[in-house]
Amino acid sequence: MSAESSTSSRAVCTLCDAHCGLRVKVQGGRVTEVRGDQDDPFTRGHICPKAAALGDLMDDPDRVRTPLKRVAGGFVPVSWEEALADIGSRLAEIRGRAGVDAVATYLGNPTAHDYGAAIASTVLRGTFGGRNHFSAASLDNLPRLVASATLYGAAAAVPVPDLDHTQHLLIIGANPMVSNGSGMVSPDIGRRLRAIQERGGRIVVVDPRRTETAALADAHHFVRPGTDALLLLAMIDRLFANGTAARSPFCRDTGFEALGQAASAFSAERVCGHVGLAAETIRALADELGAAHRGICYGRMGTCVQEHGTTTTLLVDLVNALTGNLDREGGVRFATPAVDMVRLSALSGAALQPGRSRVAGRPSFLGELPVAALLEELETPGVGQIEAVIVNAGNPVLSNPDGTRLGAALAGLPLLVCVDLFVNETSSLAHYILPTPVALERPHYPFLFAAQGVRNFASFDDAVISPPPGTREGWDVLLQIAYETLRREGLGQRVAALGVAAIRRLRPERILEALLRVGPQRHLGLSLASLRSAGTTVDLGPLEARLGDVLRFTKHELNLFPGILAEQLEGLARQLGEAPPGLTLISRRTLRSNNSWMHNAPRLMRGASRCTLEMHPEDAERCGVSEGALATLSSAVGRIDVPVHVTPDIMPGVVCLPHGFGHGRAGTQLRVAASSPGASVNDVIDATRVDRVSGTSALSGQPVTVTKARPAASAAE
Ligand SMILES: Nc1nc2c(c(=O)[nH]1)N[C@H]1C(S)=C(S)[C@@H](COP(=O)(O)OP(=O)(O)OC[C@H]3O[C@@H](n4cnc5c(=O)[nH]c(N)nc54)[C@H](O)[C@@H]3O)O[C@H]1N2
Ligand SMILES: Nc1nc2c(c(=O)[nH]1)N[C@H]1C(S)=C(S)[C@@H](COP(=O)(O)OP(=O)(O)OC[C@H]3O[C@@H](n4cnc5c(=O)[nH]c(N)nc54)[C@H](O)[C@@H]3O)O[C@H]1N2
Ligand code: SF4
Ligand SMILES: [Mo]
Repeated sequence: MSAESSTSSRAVCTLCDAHCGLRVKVQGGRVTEVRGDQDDPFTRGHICPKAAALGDLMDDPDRVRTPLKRVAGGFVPVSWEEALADIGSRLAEIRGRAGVDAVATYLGNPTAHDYGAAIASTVLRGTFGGRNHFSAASLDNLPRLVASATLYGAAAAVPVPDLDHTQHLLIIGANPMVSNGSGMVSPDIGRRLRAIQERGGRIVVVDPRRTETAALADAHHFVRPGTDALLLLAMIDRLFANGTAARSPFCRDTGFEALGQAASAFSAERVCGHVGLAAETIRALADELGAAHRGICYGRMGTCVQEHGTTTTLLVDLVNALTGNLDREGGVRFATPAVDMVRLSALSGAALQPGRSRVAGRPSFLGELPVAALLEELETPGVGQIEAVIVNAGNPVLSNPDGTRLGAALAGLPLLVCVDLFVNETSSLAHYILPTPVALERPHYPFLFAAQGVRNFASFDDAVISPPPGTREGWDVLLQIAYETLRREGLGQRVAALGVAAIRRLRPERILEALLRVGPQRHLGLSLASLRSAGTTVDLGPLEARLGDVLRFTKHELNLFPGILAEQLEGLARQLGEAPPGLTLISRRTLRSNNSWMHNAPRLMRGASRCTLEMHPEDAERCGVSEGALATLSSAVGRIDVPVHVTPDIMPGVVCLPHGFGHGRAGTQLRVAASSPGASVNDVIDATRVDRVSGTSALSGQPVTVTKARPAASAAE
């Protein structure tokens, strides 16, 4: 074959939850074209603009292609052997001297899309022990996981909207037309949403921003950030009052009466002034959902990353139960994936003892502490203070609240190791950057996400292009860090090191193969070989009734008024009496961004800066700022300057900035991103604002002020 001959291979886009099937053309060792896989029965050829930029990652001149070590004045390339031996001996020294809690891990979002790294990180954490393990889940869906563990006995028992069969979709705090669907693998979500309307169904959006999804919906209502729990309680009150709840299949379940009783203190009249929806609108939301033959109440980031994240998520599920839509066709259902995440999460839930963080006593869940504890655990001296952090596929300096301060704490550590492709805002502070293959350069199985398909599906795809020779797969790097550390420690750890070496020899494929063979779709004889030879996604059919199976396995009884909900009601009632804050801040996603990265792909960065502060005309006028003007956005923890975009599409009293920008920092090597740096919204978000139940960061609802920015010359005085 000549170097110029081209091949077209099947792959999956791993950037977001949608898992679009791809056809990738490779010519002369380079990705020359990325198209949708028309033969994929699940994704049907759909892709978004980000898929085309996957090839840019392979060619990016800024990409790290060999391990880098920090020296005075910058980074120098080193061999893998030198890097791993030094990291292992420094970690062993810290653990021996300061204890296992002194070494922390942080798993960023792409870890969830890399099944090998997901498995290996569990091995690393399990063999290292200690409590200081963090991930982006506590900036994301942790309330969802806690609510599922509470109601169904397993964190991974996530009710998935049965979009393709529903007649009514109430979307609270999600923007699937931009995010492409989250907490549900729903490729080509636009087509799926329009199909609801084409078959006579309705889509209603409740969001403080008139989003791209609201533009497609039949109705949109502004809601004041952080008040969704009150709205949902009022809807529940109405469902009891209008007789819907009494007709639900769950009306004899534990907690039914108590839930109705509790909700009666939150009538639509009582909460309407606070949530910003008229009482009759709130009642209509409940009536419509109750009357729909098949309906869905669906919440995502907006219902999770706020001060009542877990309560709100529980209430979303309870609305589905009371309207008869839990476990019903066209309602919400549990997927039947080939690898049983429900069982794995229930088993690990039972194996891992809940604990608390050292400084603020924040709760751990499934062996992880919320990131809200990270900054205080880094900064507060004493036994158990974090001295080393291993980051896999994360950028906490931009993605975590109070990011600049977090960056300063990370920069002061004796050891920071980042497994990443770029010298980004976090890895630029590291002592070592260990580079890995990305997306198309490694095999892919939708390990965590197949449990959230709007249809059941499975796929296994090999790498379509060789990774840069100086990189090593994420799973391998994490296992080697564990091995090189443990083999330098006491007898028990040295035995554990042998176990790690054995898992490394086994490779993740074999673990996956074993899990497939015992999974809920085992009767189909699925194996890596059969999935590979299918050559595209295997459609395993529509969602089916599974609640009974889940509850039987977890030995859990459904309780519609669980203790953690009851405990929160007093606080919610108090909230009704409080005057709402002046301006509050929310964030947004944009189609051509992926959290804090993909900003170095030129084709995604064309056009005007997207990092603008959306403000309602009334607020802009009151704050003395106008379209395009630079404003100072301040909170109790920080201030940033950002250009204003005045728009009626944001609720009065709310301002909105995208997250993931702020690329102008010294030391980073992201030339395209730095050319349109923007500011980081997380520099004004207080790390101590949390959902009290789960510890999840309350990224939404931060009180802020906006003023006209002072001209640069006078600001410097
Ligand atoms: N204010 C505000 N903050 C937010 C959010 C918000 O809505 N508002 N959203 C939150 C959410 S939902 C999330 S998930 C987090 C995300 O936050 P994080 O998970 O902390 O970070 P990402 O921005 O996803 O950055 C991922 C990093 O992984 C690298 N990477 C990409 N692929 C791979 C790979 O295969 N292997 C390795 N080793 N590295 C890779 C990229 O170069 C990048 O540096 O942000 C959260 N922060
Ligand atoms: N293009 C693109 N796609 C992505 C990502 C990306 O960065 N870019 N990130 C991926 C990741 S990691 C995730 S987790 C998913 C997230 O997927 P989604 O949750 O669908 O995405 P968001 O845009 O964060 O939507 C949250 C919505 O909640 C609203 N909101 C904020 N606060 C509140 C509130 O208090 N109440 C209510 N009711 N609404 C509120 C916001 O205005 C926003 O419209 O997207 C994924 N897909
Ligand atoms: S929607 Fe876009 S980013 Fe998400 S998987 Fe599909 S192509 Fe990739
Ligand atoms: Mo996320």
